[in-house]
Amino acid sequence: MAKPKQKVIITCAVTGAIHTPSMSPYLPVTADEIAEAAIGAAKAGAAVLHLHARDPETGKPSQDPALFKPFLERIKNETDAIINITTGGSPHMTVEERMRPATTFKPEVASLNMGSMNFGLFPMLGRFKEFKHDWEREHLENSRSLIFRNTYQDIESILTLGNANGTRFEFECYDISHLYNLAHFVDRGLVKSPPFIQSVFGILGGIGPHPEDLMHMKRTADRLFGDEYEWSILGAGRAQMQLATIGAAMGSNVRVGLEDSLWIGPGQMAESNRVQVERIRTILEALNLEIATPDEARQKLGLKG
Ligand code: KMH
Ligand code: ZN
Repeated sequence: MAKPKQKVIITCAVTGAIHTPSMSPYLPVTADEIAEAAIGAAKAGAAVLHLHARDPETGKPSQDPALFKPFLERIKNETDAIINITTGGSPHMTVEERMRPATTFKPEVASLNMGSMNFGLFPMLGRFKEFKHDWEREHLENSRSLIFRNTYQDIESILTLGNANGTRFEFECYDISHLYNLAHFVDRGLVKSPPFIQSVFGILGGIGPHPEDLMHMKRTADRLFGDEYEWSILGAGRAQMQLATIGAAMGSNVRVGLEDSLWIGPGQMAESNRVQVERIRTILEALNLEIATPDEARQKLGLKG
């Protein structure tokens, strides 16, 4: 008998901790801006909202739970989307700091970064030259010399926290080795099946954004996890729509949003998260693929609801 048609889960990553306010006037920063951007993305078809917070005055990434609370409340009141809270925070933060909002709010999903790595943001200094706040230039400059730390102990602490709270994970895999790290934790029984793998392409320090890179990720994930994983694709910057499209045609879920790309076309800034969700939705529908509702995504990902 033919397998039932799988629906595609769209995740929208609304603001993140990579881009800075001077790079785009459309990057949500205040709680109201983050809430409105997230609600707009959910209305356009995003089943999962991946969320970071920012200091409302400077736009600097922050893991202060008090900054998450107001937008989480609004999003929960106005949508039934799945809340996914970052534990990645930013490479500038300690792991303890990064875990604070997921510890406080016990979301259905949290991100979990599957290995330590270089995280090169400094190439953006060539593209963006005017910064309103000192921290913005430092944030890019300092990425030459810092490590995005995700030791085995760090990963285990976050897994243990999630397992205690019924939080499941978006496993951020920026390279092939991160899939092997995930397989290690599956073998030890610390990760419930099916893991939701977010393959990240095009971050300097991780795997590149070539379609061959995507194929290699998929072949490796298929070999390590068989049918027992939910796959999603995240392409950084200009690779965003192209890789999401290739991945979706091969059966993946997709992630878009201003965390991952500020663009909607060559030289054209995305004026909202919503337009990126609408664009990928149009592409998916043209590929004859259906979009998962939040409840369908809950079922696919085995969430607590
Ligand atoms: N910024 C993305 C490349 C996290 O928040 O845990 C990965 C990310 C990390 O979303
Ligand atoms: Zn993130």
